[in-house]
Amino acid sequence: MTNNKTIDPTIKAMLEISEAEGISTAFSRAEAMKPCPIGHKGACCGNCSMGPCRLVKEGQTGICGATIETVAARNFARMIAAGASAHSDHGRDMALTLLAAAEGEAPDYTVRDVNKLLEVAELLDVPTKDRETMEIAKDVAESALAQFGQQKGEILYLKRAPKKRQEVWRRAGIAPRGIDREVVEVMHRTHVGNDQWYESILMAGLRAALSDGWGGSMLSTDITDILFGSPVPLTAKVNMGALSEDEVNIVVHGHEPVLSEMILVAVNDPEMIEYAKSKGANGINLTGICCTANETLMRQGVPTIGNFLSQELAIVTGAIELMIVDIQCIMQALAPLSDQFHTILVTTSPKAHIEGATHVEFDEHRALEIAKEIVKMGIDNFPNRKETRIPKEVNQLVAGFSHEYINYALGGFYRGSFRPLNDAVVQGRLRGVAGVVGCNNPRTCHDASHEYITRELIKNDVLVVMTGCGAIACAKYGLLSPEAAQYAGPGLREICEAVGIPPVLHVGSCVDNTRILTTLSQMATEGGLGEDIADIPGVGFAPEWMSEKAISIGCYFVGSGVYTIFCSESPVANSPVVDRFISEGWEEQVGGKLEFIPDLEEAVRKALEHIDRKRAALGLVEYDPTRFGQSGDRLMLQFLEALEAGQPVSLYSARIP
Ligand code: MSK
Repeated sequence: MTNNKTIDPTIKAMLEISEAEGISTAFSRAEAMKPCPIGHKGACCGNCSMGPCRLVKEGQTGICGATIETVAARNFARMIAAGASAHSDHGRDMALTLLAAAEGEAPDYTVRDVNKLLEVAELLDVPTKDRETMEIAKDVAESALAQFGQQKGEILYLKRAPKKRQEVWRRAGIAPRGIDREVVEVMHRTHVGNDQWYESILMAGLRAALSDGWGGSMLSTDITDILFGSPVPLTAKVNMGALSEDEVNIVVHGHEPVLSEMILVAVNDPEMIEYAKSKGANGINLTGICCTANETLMRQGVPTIGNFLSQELAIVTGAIELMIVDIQCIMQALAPLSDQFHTILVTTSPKAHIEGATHVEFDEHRALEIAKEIVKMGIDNFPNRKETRIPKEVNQLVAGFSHEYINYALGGFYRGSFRPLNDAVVQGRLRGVAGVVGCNNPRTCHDASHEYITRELIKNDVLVVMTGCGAIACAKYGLLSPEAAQYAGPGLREICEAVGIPPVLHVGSCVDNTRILTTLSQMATEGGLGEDIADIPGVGFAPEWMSEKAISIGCYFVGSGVYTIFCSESPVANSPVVDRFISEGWEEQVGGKLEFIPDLEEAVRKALEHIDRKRAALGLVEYDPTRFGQSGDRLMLQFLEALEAGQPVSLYSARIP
């Protein structure tokens, strides 16, 4: 029974094959094992060995006396800390790679975006005048690394936020001091017998999330741009139809682009291509899954064959010679599954081993050499390929929207600014803006919530920016192509047609949600939409979240002043007090709130109501879609059609007579 599991025909077909052949997948395992009803709602405490304590009765406490509020808050704060540590540690590795490159120890890497380096240098207080690029790069890397271990003061990137937002953080006592410090402090606070007031635990959680969003993750995005170039729009293919019948299929999966960028160089090496031909293949086809895919897609246009829940089914095609994984969102199930096929699963990170996989440890000091070694393993495996069943579906998308490019596209190269975007919101041409991000989760129909929420938002003239697996989901259904303007409301459609952009902008991998923070920050400082991110008519969504990173992301959006909706049951549902605090309590203190709303229609309705409330608070005109839709390319098209038909026309009238 695959009908309610996914809206993607590719996944549906692969699930049918898996079921027929008795292959276990996340979908079948989720069906066989329901979530624990106690842990699922935040009511289980396993923080010491007196328990685990299950707080299921009214007024019940743990053996230490911890109330349901304390237990739920501690569990939630630990999710934030785990998510923040994952993304931020990724950021640390990017800084270490930049340092190695600057010191000449990683000869395969260089600085590809010097302008970005100079911009980041200024933010990190690194002098640039009369200095060599690599000298600056070394200081930038060291200054970035110092942000992780900083003990006092505030992390430097906070100054990137609007002044009013910085004041909110200081007033609430949650301006992050150092990235590692905030994560460690949450772990300490939530140790048995320590902080036992849900409010202070959750405020510390918010501070850890901010250290991720405005610290580790933001550094990661910036340094990745410095090393591999800031994305600019490009077209690419999406879905499993991008796998090749006659070439060696190599798939990169995980998160860090440090290795995948080298794999890309290796597969394009003429010697490697010749070697593949010597093994009977027509060449080498590199594709990606999850956020490594997003990284190589954003900068190089490498096809993406799927998102989080596609990883096992890609192997079931029988067409993948080698899957290389690094960190995060990699299912352990890939190892026994690849044993059932000819696929070689290669782990590469010292932080992410999988029993049964082949481990080739990555070392940036000899990056290309290792990448070629891995690609060669894949080529050698091609003769072992047996029957394949590659689905046909493949779609086109446009990706590569950095906040720098949004600035340029809307404002023009010489006067790049967010003014046109702000003006569009002020005039009501755009009702508002939204970030729709996050994973897949087999507890909900695969891709369905991403697709529904995004479609509804653009229909209502809300410009959507997306990252991660959500972006891959919507790309598969054509929402990330300029032609998707036809699904947008009249105002948004006009903008898309005039500028030539899709109504849904792909801004990167899940670590790149910081691009959304930067964009919101620039909108708030541009003028016309208040003085703070919290003033902007905007919302955040994580329709199909599953990872702790998503919780950290959601919380740094909330901490930045954004109303953020997760479309699932609340993980703290057993404590209505905590549930209320992360929405109303946080809203009082920082202007943003977090809500868990499983009903998609209700989620969209509440998001639009929030946007309209923000518009009213700013004194903007009421949103009225009938005022737009008769200008730009559409008007020109109608003008030409009317002209051809011999009808009386005027380009100067708002409507064709
Ligand atoms: S990969 S964190 S499933 S977006 Fe970034 Fe996708 Fe979520 Fe992993």
